[in-house]
Amino acid sequence: MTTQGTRPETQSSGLMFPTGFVWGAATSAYQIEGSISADGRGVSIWDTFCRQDGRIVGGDHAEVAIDHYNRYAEDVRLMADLGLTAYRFSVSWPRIQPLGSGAYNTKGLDFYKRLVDELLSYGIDPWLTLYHWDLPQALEDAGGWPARDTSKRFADFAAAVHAELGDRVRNWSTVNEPWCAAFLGYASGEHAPGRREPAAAIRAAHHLNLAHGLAAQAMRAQNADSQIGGCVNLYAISPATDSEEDADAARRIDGLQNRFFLDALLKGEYPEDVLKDLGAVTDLDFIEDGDLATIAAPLDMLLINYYSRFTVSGAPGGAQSASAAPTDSGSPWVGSEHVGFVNGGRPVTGMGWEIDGSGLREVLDRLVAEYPRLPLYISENGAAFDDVVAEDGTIHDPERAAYIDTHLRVCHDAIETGIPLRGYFAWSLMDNFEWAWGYGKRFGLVYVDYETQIRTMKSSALWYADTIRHGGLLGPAE
Ligand code: IFM
Repeated sequence: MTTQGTRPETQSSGLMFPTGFVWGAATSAYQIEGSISADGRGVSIWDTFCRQDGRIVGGDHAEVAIDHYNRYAEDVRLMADLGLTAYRFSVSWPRIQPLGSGAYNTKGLDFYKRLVDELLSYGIDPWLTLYHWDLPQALEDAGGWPARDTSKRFADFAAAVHAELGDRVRNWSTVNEPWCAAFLGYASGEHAPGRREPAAAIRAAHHLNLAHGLAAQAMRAQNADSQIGGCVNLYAISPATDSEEDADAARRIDGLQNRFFLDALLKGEYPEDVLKDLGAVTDLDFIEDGDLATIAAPLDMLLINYYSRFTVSGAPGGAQSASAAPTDSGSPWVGSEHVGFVNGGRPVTGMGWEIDGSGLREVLDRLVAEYPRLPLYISENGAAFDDVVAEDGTIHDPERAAYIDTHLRVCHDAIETGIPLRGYFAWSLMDNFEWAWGYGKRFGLVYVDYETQIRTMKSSALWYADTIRHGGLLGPAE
């Protein structure tokens, strides 16, 4: 590991965060661990998907990824150098339960025990996500998320992991970004398992919600002290014009992206208008009596992944592609495939995603106004940019620091006005495998040389470390 870099000139803006504010960074198992065949790990849907032609840009795969499985201790030291107070990571289901049902793999569980113990030895609070998209292939072979049984298998898995790690991990979240797992996995096919079956995607979305609720209940029954949350990716949505078509497009995309998950988790209901839109694609008889009460199991917190705003158009012919997928994919917007995604005229990140801190404020305001009050955490926020390694080995990425600074300012303002926002996790701690985009998109605060696996803090990491040390905003890195 090297921590060289350009330490930015900083000046306090006086925007201090409350004592106890959680300063974190996040990763996920499949994106960083590698070692996909080590120590009895089973096969995941992403292993299978990566082996299929044309699925991942450049034919990239995650067999080695950034070798975190072997380098976790070095990575935890990096976190300590950054001054993180918390680290959000996910566990790999097939590493712990190779077939997704039946026997557990002690060696897999032991890896996470070692990781957690290492974190705790530095005073870094582990935040564990149970599912960040790496479903055991055996469960996909049995039907995947469109099959109701997968929700039950997940609850069993959650209970087993919680029983083993609940003594040392306090903060738990269930399913990361169920929208992606359902609609990118089963409708557009951009993500594993790569199915393009819109009706199955709706079933998957419901069963991911059910899996969340069943898992939350199972963990709660084991230990009332655990803090349990759901994790949703929310967007601010604007109509492109004030036309009726665009208003309807905004309602539809907001319904599929935000309300289908928020209303289920926090109110125990699906939005009527969304059910009506989806009812045109399939009957909804897989939603059984009592499911929504299960899904709305009481939570201790809500984890929000926020990146951008969508500006949408419903005008015939006014639509641009509904997907910025890098590979040949369909539309994830089941029942609303006609909606177009329009350039809102804001600066964009290396993913082409518009940078809009005001969208985060809209999301937070909405949560407080329309849903039961819960402690909120920004569990992912960050940006990919085309990093350049200078001759002296440093990586100067002020645009990434500026992105985070913009969103942290919004967080600060939100807290000042009474929104119960308690923490922030930058995505991502380190460069890693960005799903269908492979390794071409770097989100890390820490640069990873994929040939040598050497980690180097970018200038944004040094800026974030200064911010954490200061307990507030110093101004973006130059
Ligand atoms: O890398 C992903 C992560 O796995 C889930 N949220 C969005 C990130 C950036 O695309």
